[in-house]
Amino acid sequence: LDKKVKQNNWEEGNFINYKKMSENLAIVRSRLNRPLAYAEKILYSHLDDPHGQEIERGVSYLRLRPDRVACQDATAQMAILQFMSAGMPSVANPTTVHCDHLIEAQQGGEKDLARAVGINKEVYDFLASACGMFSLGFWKPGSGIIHQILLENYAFPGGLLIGTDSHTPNAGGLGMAAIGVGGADAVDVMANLPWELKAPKVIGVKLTGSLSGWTSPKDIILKVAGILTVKGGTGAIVEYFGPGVDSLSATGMGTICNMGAEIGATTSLFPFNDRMYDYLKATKRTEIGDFARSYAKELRQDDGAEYDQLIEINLSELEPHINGPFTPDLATPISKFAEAAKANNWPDEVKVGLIGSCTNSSYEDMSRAASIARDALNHGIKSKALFTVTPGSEQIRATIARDGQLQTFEEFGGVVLANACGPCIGQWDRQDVKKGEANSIISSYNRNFTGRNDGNPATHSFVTSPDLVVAMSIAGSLSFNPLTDTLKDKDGKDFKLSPPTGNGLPERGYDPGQDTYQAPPKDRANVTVQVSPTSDRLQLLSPFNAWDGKDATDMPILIKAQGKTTTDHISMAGPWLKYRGHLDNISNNMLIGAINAANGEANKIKNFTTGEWDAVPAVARDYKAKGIRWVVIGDWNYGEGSSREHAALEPRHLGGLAIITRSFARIHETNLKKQGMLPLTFSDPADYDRINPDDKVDILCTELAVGKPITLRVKPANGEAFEIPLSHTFNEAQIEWFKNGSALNTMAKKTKN
Ligand code: MIC
Ligand code: SF4
Repeated sequence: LDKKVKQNNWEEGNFINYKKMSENLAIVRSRLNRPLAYAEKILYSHLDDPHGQEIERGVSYLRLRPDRVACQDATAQMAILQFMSAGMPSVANPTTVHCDHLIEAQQGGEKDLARAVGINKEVYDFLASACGMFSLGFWKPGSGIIHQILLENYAFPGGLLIGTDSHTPNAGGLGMAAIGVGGADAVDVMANLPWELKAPKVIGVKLTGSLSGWTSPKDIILKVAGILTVKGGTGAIVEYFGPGVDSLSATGMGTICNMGAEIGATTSLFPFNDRMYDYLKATKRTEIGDFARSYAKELRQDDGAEYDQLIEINLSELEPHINGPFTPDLATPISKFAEAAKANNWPDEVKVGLIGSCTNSSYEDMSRAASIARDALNHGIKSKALFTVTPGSEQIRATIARDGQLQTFEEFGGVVLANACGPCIGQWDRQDVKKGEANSIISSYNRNFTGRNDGNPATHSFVTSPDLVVAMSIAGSLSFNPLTDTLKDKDGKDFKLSPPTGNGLPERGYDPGQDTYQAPPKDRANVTVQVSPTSDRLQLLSPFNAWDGKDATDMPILIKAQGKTTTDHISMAGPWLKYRGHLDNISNNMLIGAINAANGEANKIKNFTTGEWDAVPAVARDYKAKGIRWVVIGDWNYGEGSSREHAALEPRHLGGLAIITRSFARIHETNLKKQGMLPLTFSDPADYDRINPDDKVDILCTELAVGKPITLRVKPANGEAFEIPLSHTFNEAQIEWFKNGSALNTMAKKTKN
């Protein structure tokens, strides 16, 4: 283990530290004296203090030393702005930035990229120069989607990575613990502070049997999402194991880990195996593969490892699934899907099929999808639905251009979009239906919240494997089941599609395509970062005020949100992505998608000072101008979805004090704490119903202490005041964030002393 093996082919001087990891693990083993899950091994081998750290799953806060940090352009802006306020000369740990979210799909790859480079010039220049100045690796627009680039270049077995994007767990396909976080967490690691994570529970998923026919890796996670639901993975790492694992490619495992974000899991993981070795070799990292083999014993669970919950799936019996609409955990097997579509009145016509994205754009995905498209073409038919392809990376695009799959998609009627997020995050200039028109689309993406892809709340968005997307696009109908149903060929004769086939890895190796990487310059003396004071896209941050030391009284409820309140509802993406570097401007989207319990409507709330109904951001700004702090009441799993810390920064910026919910999604809860907000939960979730949107509330902030409830005093307009206990997960250090106004203020205070 003494060997010096580089983490990747791009950086000098950053090595894989299996030696240190095994030493740390030995210390923890001698303390815990029990078999460990793989997830535990990775985390505990990255402890800042393996001797002294308290370790209890689901209870202790672990202080960890991640190997790397990754940010994508839509979250990197805020992360870097915060890092700049920390005043350090360069990042202390290897960090990369990836330009993928800001490219809008309109006409096709090349044109859209050129347009994006023009429109986003100011932001790209800011990111590129900040990367140069603070020594981060920069992946230019066109390079591909962060998670695909990480898998191809940076992920390694046993490593610990944090990324400012919720789908960072994609790197679990190479046995890495890769965890999505908000920008402020990333700043901690960039600034060399330990990174804190509540010791996760571990959910085991045992895979037996093997995949075949129309069933693909995606169906495993679609099924798991159905079992665990959008909040079932909260506070847990999902760890896969068992004989079925060997029938999956590394990229297939990546897909499964990626979409673990949809069940709220901290991350998902597969043990190191030969399929990962093959992928490392194919991506020119044989040395890492060999090194991992020498440490293989610790790159899997111990015999007898204990899981907090165990799920078993027999892959030989697993059917293809389609999940949705509107939520990724509504899982329906293909054999029941036509029936479900009818029973629920989902629009039968498939308007658009979309493959690719960070979830499903491996060589294998593209090859299998192309084999189905080719089958249709051989029968003289094409896609009935509109069809788009977003390659996950420039390397994938170049390789499928060389090997012919891309031409097949074009012949099939497809449009190949830029190597970027595109329609997955609402960067889609969709023309085929009008806003408000009910319609169905089907994609190989991971998320399908209301309005996410095209801003149309009436769009029924379904997620499934690329294979089924292609099949349903050919039929143009949700009632089609490729396993049992026939199609008509060009002469009107019936035929059945053959099950997909395709290589996991390209026989002729990957074609890297165009060079899209900018390494940090050796001499950084002349690099400067510019933020124009008149910019509408970038704004330097000013510190939030510290807590005044008092209980907060007579606060209005800005909105009592009812039902699903995802980060897309709290801080919408799509057209708003352009303000991700400008806190005041992006705050104009705060909670505009949340449904007000008072009237069942979005973005219409009562301003108690005037009695007028108005937009949420407008009322919040009015309260702020009048010096009135406010709270939000939320439902279950509040803040599920994205890692975007804007969803926490905006309420902070507009004068919110607390978000009180039935429960939170992990990343959002941490983001709120980091920005000096109070994320609180009803100790008894039924108390949610006792609150009326017109009530005033007091929060006894002075009670805030580790492990103790805090009192909410509810004052109804007409009626007796009553008290409700609220729970929280603050630890000592996090309470300081609240007191100082934010984690960043706390950091600044420490560096001053
Ligand atoms: C998403 O898939 O929702 C995003 C857009 O990638 C987000 C990040 C963001 O909002 O910038 C995520 O998953 O964290
Ligand atoms: Fe991009 Fe969509 Fe993946 Fe998020 S889920 S990183 S928006 S492709």
